Amino acid sequence: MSPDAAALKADFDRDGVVIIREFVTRETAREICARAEAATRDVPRKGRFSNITKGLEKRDGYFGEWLNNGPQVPVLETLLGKKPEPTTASFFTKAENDQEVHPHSDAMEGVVTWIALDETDVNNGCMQFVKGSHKRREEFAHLRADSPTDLSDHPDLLEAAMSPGDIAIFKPTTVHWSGRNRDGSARRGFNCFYVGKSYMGSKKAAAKS
Ligand SMILES: O=C(O)CCC(=O)C(=O)O
Repeated sequence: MSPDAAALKADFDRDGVVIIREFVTRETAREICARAEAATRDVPRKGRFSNITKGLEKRDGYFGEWLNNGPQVPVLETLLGKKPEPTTASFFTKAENDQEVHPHSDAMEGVVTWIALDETDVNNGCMQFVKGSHKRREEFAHLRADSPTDLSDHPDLLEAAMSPGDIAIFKPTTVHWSGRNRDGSARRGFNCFYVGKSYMGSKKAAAKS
């Protein structure tokens, strides 16, 4: 492993999140964004979390290719020390004032990536993380994405201001959220979720019960 890769892995293991700047070009970010907009044009936008479209890979093979063979995959393999298990690719928009995702964690195992497709900071609802929270699961186990919890003063807060093409890579157990889009500028992100195929099945079963 190169010294740079070893340093990235050390940060990832310690904080549960790393950001790599200019991971893809702005041109690639524009292409992802245009394909995601086209693939989700017919998705009804009503209710809570209607700004989140999972299963992009079923709508356009371009996203299946990204999920399975995108440039993030070898980086994830280095960080995890094993091949990531692809689950789904998603498009997260945030154009309206009420599209808040409260602090939560996603799954027990695996890894998640989030590529910025627009400029994002706290004013339009950037991703936020509690560094090291993946090592304190019990303390944060009660958090739910649909239930407000104010962690804005947490000493280990990471406000992930990002530019198009930057990537955040995080453990699903690292507490994360995104606030309201207060300035109304476009805030879109492309997310790949690697927690194994069984995760989506277990989520559906939980939703039905
Ligand atoms: O993009 C967002 O606003 C939230 C993303 C998120 O919660 C996730 O990737 O699990």
